Amino acid sequence: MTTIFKKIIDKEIPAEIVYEDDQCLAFKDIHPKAPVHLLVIPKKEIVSLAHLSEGDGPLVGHCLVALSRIAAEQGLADGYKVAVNCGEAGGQEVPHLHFHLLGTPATK
Ligand code: DGP
Repeated sequence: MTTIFKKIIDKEIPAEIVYEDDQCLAFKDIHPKAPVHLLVIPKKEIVSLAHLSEGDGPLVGHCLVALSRIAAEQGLADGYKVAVNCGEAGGQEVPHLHFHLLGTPATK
């Protein structure tokens, strides 16, 4: 199944991309719940946390290191929230693993 996030990765539909490398992508959530609300996703199509394989560890780590750097670039010096919804009962709407990054830029 081709998800909306795969279409964003492939640039078939637009998104406000703030970071991209060979393994991951970060873009603004279309329904922001905080002044900064980004989604950090692996380019590899992984449905959810529940679908991770042992070999996906480095990729997930790469995504989180990228998220940490993006958070700093976005001015979230006072801290931020990272959330992952997993599966229908976990509130996951898009079946492509994604890390929500939510926060408010520090004022000084
Ligand atoms: P979740 O419930 O964890 O699956 O969150 C999915 C998020 O994806 C939700 O906050 C809204 C966002 N989203 C859904 N469709 C699009 C889209 O087409 N573009 C962007 N930028 N975000 C989307």
